[in-house]
Amino acid sequence: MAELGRRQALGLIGAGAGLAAMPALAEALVDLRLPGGNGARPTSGDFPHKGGMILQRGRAPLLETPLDALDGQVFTPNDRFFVRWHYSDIPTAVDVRSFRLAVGGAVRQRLSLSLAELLAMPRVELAAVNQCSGNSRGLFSPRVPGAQWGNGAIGNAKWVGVRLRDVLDRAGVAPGAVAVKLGGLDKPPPGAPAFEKSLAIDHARDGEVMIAYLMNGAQLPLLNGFPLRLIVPGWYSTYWIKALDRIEVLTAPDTGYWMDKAYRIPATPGASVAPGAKDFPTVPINKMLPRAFFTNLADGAKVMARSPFYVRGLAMGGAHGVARVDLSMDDGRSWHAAPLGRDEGRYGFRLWEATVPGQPAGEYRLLARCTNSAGQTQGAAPIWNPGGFMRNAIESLAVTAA
Ligand SMILES: Nc1nc2c(c(=O)[nH]1)N[C@H]1C(S)=C(S)[C@@H](COP(=O)(O)O)O[C@H]1N2
Ligand SMILES: [Mo]
Repeated sequence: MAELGRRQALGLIGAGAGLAAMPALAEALVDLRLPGGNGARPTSGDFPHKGGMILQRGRAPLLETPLDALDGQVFTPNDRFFVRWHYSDIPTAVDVRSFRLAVGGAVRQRLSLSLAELLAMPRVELAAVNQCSGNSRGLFSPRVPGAQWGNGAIGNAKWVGVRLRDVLDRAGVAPGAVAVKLGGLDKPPPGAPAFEKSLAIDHARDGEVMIAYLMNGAQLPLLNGFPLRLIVPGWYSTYWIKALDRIEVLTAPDTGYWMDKAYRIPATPGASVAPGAKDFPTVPINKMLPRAFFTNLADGAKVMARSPFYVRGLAMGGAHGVARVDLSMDDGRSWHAAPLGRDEGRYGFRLWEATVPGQPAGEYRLLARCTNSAGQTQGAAPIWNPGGFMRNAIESLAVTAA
């Protein structure tokens, strides 16, 4: 890529995209079929660099990816990729000439890196699923507070950027460093804590965590973190700081709100507690779990009786690659392996497909279950925790043959 051309392209987007007048025009309704009801959501195609998205909230934007944008492809198109911001004061333009990434704290030498300097560093490429900790929260029962996402707070992209390790090494991590704190250009309202997250120093330096400037071969949409975002393969996207503009090396654990109070899960197997439980020990949310989704048929689909029908979907292994996807039509008594598509990287999505033999008229329930290469799999019983985090129960698809 010609560096000058690259910078001009960045400049164009940075200058041109006006998010100031954030639209919220409803175009059509989608029913997320949430167990607690109220699953109808408008869709909107009016957000910059975004096509049709499920509108969960306009300000700060929460845009969910519709099922059709996940169907039949491993990489989720940038213009359909979900969006989640905590605070409404988000960057609406970025001046790519004056933008700097600050690296400070316990380092030998503070850095202030321009985009040109970052683009000149060794580049790495990786496919990785970006999934909100609260993806599928709307399916929690009993219901918990927070965005009532269906299954679409998830996407997979090919990310290109630089290793966080290389940036840290350039600054020189000082002895005694224990963590790395990251923040972006979005601003909290007065009195609220900046959205900042931390990684343990060894994790930050593992050579996989990266600072991405390309998403599926293009610059990141502003809403997905232009010009730079952190990629933490296998971990929930709360750590994937968007519009990343500062990195601070810490010599004591981060006790900020977003690590110490928010995004914590029960320190129990499967992050599950009895509904309504409080006052249990917690840990910061961390690695993702395997999941499999149906994408070509929606729950409640009608198929022809006695005719074979085709199902397909996506699977992710979480912090490990997808080893297998199995389907069941008898509530999990027997399972049948579904052929997998090409392996595009162990942190990414994997396609799976199957042809279901023709069935007599009636109602059926298909189950899909992913197992990862570490042997982790999905359970039938849904978990519960008050944050509505880490749902990975086996998905089912109700089908009527008629
Ligand atoms: N700067 C910044 N980065 C952020 C957030 C944020 O509010 N501000 N939200 C995080 C959370 S909780 C999620 S789910 C992902 C969403 O990434 P996306 O909008 O690109 O899909 O961004 C993460 N990075
Ligand atoms: Mo999230």
